[in-house]
Amino acid sequence: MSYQGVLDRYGPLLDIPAHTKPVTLLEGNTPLIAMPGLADELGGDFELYVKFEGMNPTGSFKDRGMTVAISEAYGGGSQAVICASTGNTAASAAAYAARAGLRAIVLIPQGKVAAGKLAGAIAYGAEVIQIDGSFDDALSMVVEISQRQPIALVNSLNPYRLEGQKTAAFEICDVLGQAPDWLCLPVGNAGNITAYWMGFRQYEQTRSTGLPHILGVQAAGSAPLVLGRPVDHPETVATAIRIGRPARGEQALQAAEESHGRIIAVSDEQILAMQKRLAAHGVWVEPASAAGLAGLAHELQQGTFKITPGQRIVAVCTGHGLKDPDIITRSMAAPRVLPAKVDVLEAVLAGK
Ligand code: AN7
Repeated sequence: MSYQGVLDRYGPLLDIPAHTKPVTLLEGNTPLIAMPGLADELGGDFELYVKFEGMNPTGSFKDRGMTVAISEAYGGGSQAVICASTGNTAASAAAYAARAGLRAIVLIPQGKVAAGKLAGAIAYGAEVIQIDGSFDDALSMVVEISQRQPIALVNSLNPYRLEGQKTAAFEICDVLGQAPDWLCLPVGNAGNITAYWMGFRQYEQTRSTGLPHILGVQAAGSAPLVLGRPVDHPETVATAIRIGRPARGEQALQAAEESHGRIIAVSDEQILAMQKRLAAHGVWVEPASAAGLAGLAHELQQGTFKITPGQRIVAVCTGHGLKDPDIITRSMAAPRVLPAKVDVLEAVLAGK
């Protein structure tokens, strides 16, 4: 049988209730792309791979956790789901809820969600509500309403989200034959770093695939885990990770410590420079998704990163560049316009 999504492939390895009824868009099974040119540019004698999670059905890694959370809610008889979101969770919840015929309500910070994510949430038919506040404000609202009303919370506080997101770690080990030496990824609400660490540990216990060091990367204006305190007014161009009170912050710090890795911050300039650099190698990701690699570049530059020749590094690129087209187009002039005449084109191409 052809590929049928993460529950079909990895369901027996996930801690989920028996009432779970699969709701899938065939998420997962995303490409692990070798990046030898970028590794050279970064000056490293290592094997570099991008796990391109933007290739999921709604364009981000959120689909792995969402298929499981919605399958559990649907099988358990829920009629409605709710989440707070910087955008990708909203689009993913909307799509999977639509698939299951459930009502989806998504709360987003006003004016701070990239165009492709907002459009997705609307296209899939979610009830989209903007909050005059931050993601963190929206999250505390949905947590409270899900306690008062029969509405299932599908943020990564929902344990089934993490169960689904573990599958990305399984896939990496299955493709490489073992865990990489380092895993670099962006950190926002800190569900993903927590899920990867759970996944790698589970595979190590059952299949002896080894453990990576984890490099979690926040944006400097939204770096509560680096500062060691919540950030009340988080800011960053990487709106996906514009989060000041990460719900899974403690577990993220634990993952970094237990893996002998670390959590660092990079500037918006470093994030955008890496987004450009990745695109120059054919992989266009949204800004937040470039943060992991920006962190890797930063550590290599500082000389604080001890990599021995031949080591493998996997960078998780969490969302597709198409999610946030404005970040590219707003800083450039519109492409030139020519008359529809091939001789004019030829002259222009010849530099005349
Ligand atoms: C592209 O959609 O929090 O550390 O509400 O969209 O697991 O939160 C998105 C987070 C990284 C951070 N990259 O992951 C949301 C939301 C992208 C993201 C993260 C997000 P977590």
